[in-house]
Amino acid sequence: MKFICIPTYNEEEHIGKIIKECKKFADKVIVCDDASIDYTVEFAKKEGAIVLQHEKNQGYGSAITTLFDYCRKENADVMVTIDGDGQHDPNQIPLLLDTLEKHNVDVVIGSRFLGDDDTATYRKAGIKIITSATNYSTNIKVSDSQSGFRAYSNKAINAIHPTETGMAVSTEILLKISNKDLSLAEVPITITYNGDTSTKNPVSHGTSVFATTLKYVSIRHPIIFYGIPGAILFITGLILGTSFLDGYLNAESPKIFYGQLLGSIVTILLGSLLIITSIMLFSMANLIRDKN
Ligand SMILES: Nc1nc2c(ncn2[C@@H]2O[C@H](COP(=O)(O)OP(=O)(O)OP(=O)(O)O)[C@@H](O)[C@H]2O)c(=O)[nH]1
Ligand SMILES: [Mg+2]
Repeated sequence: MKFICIPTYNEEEHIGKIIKECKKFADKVIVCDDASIDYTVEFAKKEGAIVLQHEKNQGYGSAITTLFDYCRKENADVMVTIDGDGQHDPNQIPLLLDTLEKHNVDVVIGSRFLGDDDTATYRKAGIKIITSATNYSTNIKVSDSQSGFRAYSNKAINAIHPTETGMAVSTEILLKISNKDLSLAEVPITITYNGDTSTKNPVSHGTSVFATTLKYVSIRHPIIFYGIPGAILFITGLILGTSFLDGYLNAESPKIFYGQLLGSIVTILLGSLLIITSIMLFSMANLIRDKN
């Protein structure tokens, strides 16, 4: 069974048309609505979609988790996720499905950067930075880490258990694809940017996704992220401390340079803390990978 899943938050304008088009390609269309305050739920039901409702707004990632849970429970063969704001074209669903089936991969991502794309420069730059950081923290290489237009096989649905509540869930899922050694392909898709389709301010949206991505990078590469800065601070502290002692012990009339003393203590302590953090994360890395 093929399920098409749509996370929505106040999408009354687009949802009816999207469901109508999605029905051509699936056994079931499932909408996870996150406490919309418009007529999204009514319009989705009217078009015959199954509607899963959150009582309170919990975020895009929570809706994706609910949709994964539903598809797992129903033992879906394929799950496609598509945005409910009209930016993705449901008629491109077969592109993802064909790739999933013919190339026998576990996950297919629709990428806006593989074909013609008219993404605004600032948005493109933001997505590219997040994608580079994501690629660095995983074994896989994608061109559009933030695409919500994806297809998952039954194996992927059972292996991936998302936990991020916000937009960073797209990054988290890529990390899990990498950890579970699932196979992945990208296909070119188009995204339309007509009018104001964004639910969130692009700056706060981008910053929070970037911060979460950094969290994953730091867990994956603790020595580079914490260990090296820690070692630099520690050595700086030692140099400061030595020069302080030198000035204090060898001068004819010894004076205490409190700035130097304090600087040395603080940098040595901070450096040690970072080194310990990196060692602990490094030792825990396998454990964290298994749990994911
Ligand atoms: N369930 C749920 N869905 C959400 C939430 N926020 C956004 N969505 C849905 O997620 C999809 C993508 O949201 P957008 O805000 O357009 O995010 P985006 O497409 O990554 O960003 P833009 O490029 O700015 O459009 C749409 O279908 C939204 O309705 C939320 O809090 N809960
Ligand atoms: Mg959008």
